[in-house]
Amino acid sequence: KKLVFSGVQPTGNLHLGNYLGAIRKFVALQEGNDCIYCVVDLHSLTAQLVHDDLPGQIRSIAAAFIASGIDPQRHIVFNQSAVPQHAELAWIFNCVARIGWMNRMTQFKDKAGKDRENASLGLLAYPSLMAADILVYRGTHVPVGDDQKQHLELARDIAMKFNLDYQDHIRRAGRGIDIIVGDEPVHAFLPMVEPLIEGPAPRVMSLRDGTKKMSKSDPSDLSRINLLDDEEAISKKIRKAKTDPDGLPGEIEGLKGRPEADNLVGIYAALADKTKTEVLAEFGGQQFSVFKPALVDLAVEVLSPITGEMRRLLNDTSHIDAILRNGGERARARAEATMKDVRDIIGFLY
Ligand code: AQP
Repeated sequence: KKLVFSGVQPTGNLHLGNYLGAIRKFVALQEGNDCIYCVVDLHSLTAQLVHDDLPGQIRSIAAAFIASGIDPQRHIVFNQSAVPQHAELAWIFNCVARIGWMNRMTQFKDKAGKDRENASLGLLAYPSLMAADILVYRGTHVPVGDDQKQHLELARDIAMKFNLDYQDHIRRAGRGIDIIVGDEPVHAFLPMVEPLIEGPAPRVMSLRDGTKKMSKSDPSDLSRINLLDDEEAISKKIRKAKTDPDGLPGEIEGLKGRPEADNLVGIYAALADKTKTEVLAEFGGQQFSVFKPALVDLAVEVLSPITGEMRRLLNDTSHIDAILRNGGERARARAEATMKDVRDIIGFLY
């Protein structure tokens, strides 16, 4: 069994990129794996320190998980701040990781902008908390969108440095296993995480600009399809989506240098559970005036049951709150088991 972990921030409207890049994969991975899915509310303070309605945002992400088909009985759904062990391990990782590693993260550079001195320390340390989220459960497999790849490489670097720095202590505590890294034997406690990024839409792009990723923080609502959009909004946004004057090519090579066309074909393929090649075999040679209505129908067919169920769940919050409470308790017990070992390895008395 793989230990699958992933999280989504409660920072605004969930969109099709979050769904195709992350949540849909969460659902698919439930069979045969042990999955922990988290609403990462501690992370959301790096985007926005003061939220008007943080409880509502947290419930909305949890509702999207459940409405998409995640089973909170067999797996764990909870919010990050309910398990203080995430922050405890993140502090240790802040001491393991190097500032230079954090400074090189493209998400930090993008979000901090030019005035880096004025960015929060939390934004810089974001990948350290993300590594702790996963490794506090000794998670091994992490389904994410392509934008998170660099952070997962950093999580591996942090785990490896922890294993190397504390090798003798891990051995003394009797908590590790011997692995070979390069040609060197290492006595490891923390596993190397594997990103799960594949699929036809690992990075869903903005509907207004095929070179920018679809994002919650884009000021234009026309740039994204929100999971709570109704049929009319979905239809309007896809009809207005930017395209080029050519029709659809018959082969995948014909999408090169055409980011908007590539994006819409990728979205269709992901929603239909097909490859882009299969979609082009069906629509190659057609105009966007034919393809876009087909994409609207498909998007509505896939998303409207989720939207309906999300709305229903959010009407009466007691069900979602009970799921989060129960998930939080189970997550806390598991995280505490790892932290007991970590404290022993480091040498803390507790
Ligand atoms: N455009 C995207 N395509 C594919 N996957 C995406 N993800 C986000 N955008 C896309 C994936 O969704 C998961 C949850 O993301 P998040 O909530 O942690 O934060 P984010 O990446 O910051 O989301 P946004 O919408 O892009 O927010 P802003 O506007 O703040 O930048 C992750 O697995 C992510 O890869």
